[in-house]
Amino acid sequence: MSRKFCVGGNWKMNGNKAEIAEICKGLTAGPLDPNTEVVVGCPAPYLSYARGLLPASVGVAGQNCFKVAKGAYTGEISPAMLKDIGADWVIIGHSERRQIFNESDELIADKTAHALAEGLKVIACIGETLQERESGQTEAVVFRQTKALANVIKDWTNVVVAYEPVWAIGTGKTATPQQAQEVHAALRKWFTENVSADVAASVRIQYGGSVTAANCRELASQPDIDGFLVGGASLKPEFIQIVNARQ
Ligand code: 3PY
Repeated sequence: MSRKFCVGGNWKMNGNKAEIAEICKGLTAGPLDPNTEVVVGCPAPYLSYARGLLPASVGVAGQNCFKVAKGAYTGEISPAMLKDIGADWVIIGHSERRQIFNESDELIADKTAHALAEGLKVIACIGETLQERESGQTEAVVFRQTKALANVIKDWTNVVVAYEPVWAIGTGKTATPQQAQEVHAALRKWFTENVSADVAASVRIQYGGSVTAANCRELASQPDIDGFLVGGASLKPEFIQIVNARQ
């Protein structure tokens, strides 16, 4: 089953109107590989602004949302609100949310279920820490995180899984193409055994963690890597080269 390559930019808490206009100008000029789905994760206050500047072919994602539609949750944003201002995606469970804001597997699963029910597409992030990798727990950790999602997801059509080893985030260290492929293949096997062969064959698994123009091509050539979630480089012109990594 062919899986459309999907590249997300995770701008994190960066940018202002002038900088975002510049990034959107670059993305509009492209050229962007038409065989790649492109999504940018924009800070919430600028989602509507970015949506207005980007071509319709580029999706816009929130970087977080809450697990219910509305109510007394000061500071939170609901999927319905993200949709209302033009977002069609949301990134959930990024390691910065898990580590800095103590988000649990269960909360991430609840947010994912609610975002899907509200009609958003979800980039669901998983990944192990350096300590977990060094103690041989990589598979156990990513399988546990994926199981929490699988407990609540009935239809995986609108879910992209982003495997982002925590030790490769913001450190400049990238997993080697072999290290990344190994985990992606293990995840696909996990899907076969625990969800279904169809989902295993169709679900897109992005790699994230210090992806750059310099390392994207070799990573993109791995059979189970279906795209990237890109941090710092998504704020720079080189993001276009990453989108076009398969050309
Ligand atoms: C990174 O590459 O730093 C990321 O966190 C992508 O989400």
